[in-house]
Amino acid sequence: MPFKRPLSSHTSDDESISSHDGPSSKRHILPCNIKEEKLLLVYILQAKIHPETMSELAALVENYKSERVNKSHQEPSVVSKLNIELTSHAEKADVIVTGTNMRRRLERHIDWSIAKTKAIVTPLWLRDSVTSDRPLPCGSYVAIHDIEDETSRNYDIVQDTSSSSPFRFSSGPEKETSWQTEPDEPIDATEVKSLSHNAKYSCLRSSPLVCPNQTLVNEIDIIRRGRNVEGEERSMLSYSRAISVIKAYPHVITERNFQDLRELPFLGEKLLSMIEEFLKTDRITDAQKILADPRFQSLSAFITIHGIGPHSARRLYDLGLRTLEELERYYEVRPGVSDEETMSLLDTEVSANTEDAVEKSIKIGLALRHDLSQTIPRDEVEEINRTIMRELGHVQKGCKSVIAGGYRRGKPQSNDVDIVITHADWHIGSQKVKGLCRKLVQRLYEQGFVTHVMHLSGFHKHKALRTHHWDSLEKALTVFVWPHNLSRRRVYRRVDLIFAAPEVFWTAVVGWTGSTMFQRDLRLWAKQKKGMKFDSSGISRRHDSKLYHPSTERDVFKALGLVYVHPTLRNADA
Ligand code: 8DG
Ligand code: CA
Ligand code: CA
Repeated sequence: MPFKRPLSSHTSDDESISSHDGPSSKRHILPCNIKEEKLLLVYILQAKIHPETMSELAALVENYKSERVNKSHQEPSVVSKLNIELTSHAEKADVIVTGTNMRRRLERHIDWSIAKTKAIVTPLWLRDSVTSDRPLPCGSYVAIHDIEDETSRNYDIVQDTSSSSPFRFSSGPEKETSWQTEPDEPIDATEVKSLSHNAKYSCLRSSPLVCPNQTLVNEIDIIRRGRNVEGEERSMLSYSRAISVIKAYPHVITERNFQDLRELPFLGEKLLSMIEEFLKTDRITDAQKILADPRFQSLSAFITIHGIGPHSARRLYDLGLRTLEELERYYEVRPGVSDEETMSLLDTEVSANTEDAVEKSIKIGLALRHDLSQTIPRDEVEEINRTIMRELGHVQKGCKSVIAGGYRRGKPQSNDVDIVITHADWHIGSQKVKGLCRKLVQRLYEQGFVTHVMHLSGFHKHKALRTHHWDSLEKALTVFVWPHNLSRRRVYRRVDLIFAAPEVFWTAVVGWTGSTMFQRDLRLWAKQKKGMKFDSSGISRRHDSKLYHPSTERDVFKALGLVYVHPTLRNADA
C-alpha cells in the first residue's frame, strides 16, 4: 500500500481583504497637543489598477488613518510620521499612485504638464509607507522613469526636506538603489516582413501570442501534452513542430486554402488529416480521447507540481496515486502550509539538485499549489521586479534587469516571473555579479519576500563543446510572497532569478524569453547552419571556440546571422 497515513486537512490561512468603496473625505482629528506631520494628498489612478487592488489601497489608507488617530490617543508620544489622505483630484495630489510605468498610458488619464509636477509612484510605495509608518523615499518606487527626476524633486518639495533629510531621494550619487529595467523596442515592420512563415526554423518566422488558428493549435496541443506525459518525446516534438508552424501561419485555415498547407514544413499526412477533421467538426478525435482519459488527467495534474516531471508522474501513478489530494497524503503535506527548510541551499557549494532537494521542492509545490496555480497579472509581475531590484540595490548598486519569459512575449497572465539580472558596467560587471544570486536571495529571505528556494545553481563557464540542454548561469528558483500585511492577501508566487555577466546578459535574456520552441530552434539553427553554439550562457563558434559578447539583444540575432524577431513574435509554442 503506497499511501502514507492521511493527515487531518487544514485550510489555507489566507487573510481576507476588507474592501472599501473608494476614498472618503472624512478627516480624523489628532489630539491637540500633537504636532501634525505634513499632510500628503494621494491620488490613486484607477485606470491602470485592478478594481480589487483599488479597493485594497483605499481601505489601506482609511484603516491606517483611523488606527493612527486611535494610537495617538493612547500613546501621544509615538504618533506616526505618515499623515496621508486620499484625494479624488489628480491636480490637488502630492503623490499619484499608478499601476502603469508607461508615459503614453499615463497621459491618457493625466495631463503630462500636471504629471510633471507630481511624485508618481507605484502602489508598493503606499503599502510600504503604511507598513513602515512613514512616508518612504520615492526613489525606488518611481513609476514613470521618463520623469524620475521630477518625481524625486516634487516629492522633496512636498516633504520640504533638506539634503540631510532621510526622505531626500534624487538621482545624484547618493542614490541608494540605482537600477533600471531595460525597456523593449517597438516592433519594426520591415523586419517582420523579412520573416517567412514557411521557413523551417521558428526563429525565422513571426509567431504571435494568439494566432488566426488558435483553436486548432489548442486542439493539437492536447495531443502534444498526451505524448509529453507518456514520455513519447519524438512524437511530442513532431506535434510541437506542427504547432509552431501553424502558430506562424498568417491566414485562417479553411477548406479552400487547405491545400496550401502542403507547402509548410512539418505537416505530414497524419497532421493534415487531423486538420481536415478539425475543419469539418471543430474537434480532433485523438485529442478528445486523450482529454477524456483518466490516466492523462492524473498525469497532467501531477506535472503541474514543480519538481514532478512526466517520469515521476508516471512512477507516482504506478504506485496507485490518482489525484493531487492523494499526492498530498503520500508526501505528508498540509495544503497552504509549507515548513520545508530550504535556505540551507544557500550554504551548499555545489548545485543542490539532490533527491532530497527535489523532494523538498515537490512538497513545497504541492502544499502551495492553490496559490502557485494562480496566474500573475502583468502589473504584479512588474511590481515584483521593482521590489526585487530595489532589494538588490541594497546588496549591489548599479544592476539592471529584464523581465523575460512569457511576460516579455506579451502574455497577459504568467505562471511565474523570470527576471534576468546583470551589472550595468560592462568592464567590472562580471565580478560584481559573481555570487550575487545567493546574496540577493538571502536578503529577500531576511526581508520576508522569499520563503523557499526550490533550486539554486552556481555559475559555470559557457562551453563551446558542452551539449547540455540548459545553461549554466547563476540562478535561483524561488517562492516569493509579499511580506505580512493585513490589507493584502498573501499569494505565493514562483520567481526565477537569473544572473548573467554583462557579456552574456543578452544571450541569457534571449534564452529565458523563450518560447521553448523558439529557443530550441535558435540552438538548432546555430549548430546546423552557422557552426555555432547558442545557449543562455553564451554564443561560441564551434571550430575555434571563439566567444561572442553581444552588447544588445539585436547583436545576439546578428551574431547568429538572423533578422531580429521582436519578443512578442517569439510565441512558437501553443
Ligand atoms: P509561463 O508558463 O511562465 O507563463 O510561460 P514561460 O515564461 O514561457 O515559461 P517558463 O517555464 O517560465 O520558461 C521561460 C523560458 O525559460 C522558456 O523559454 C524556457 C526557458 N527556461 C526554463 N528553464 C530554463 C533553464 O534552466 N535554462 C534556460 N536557459 N532556460 C530555461 O524554463
Ligand atoms: Ca515564466
Ligand atoms: Ca520560469
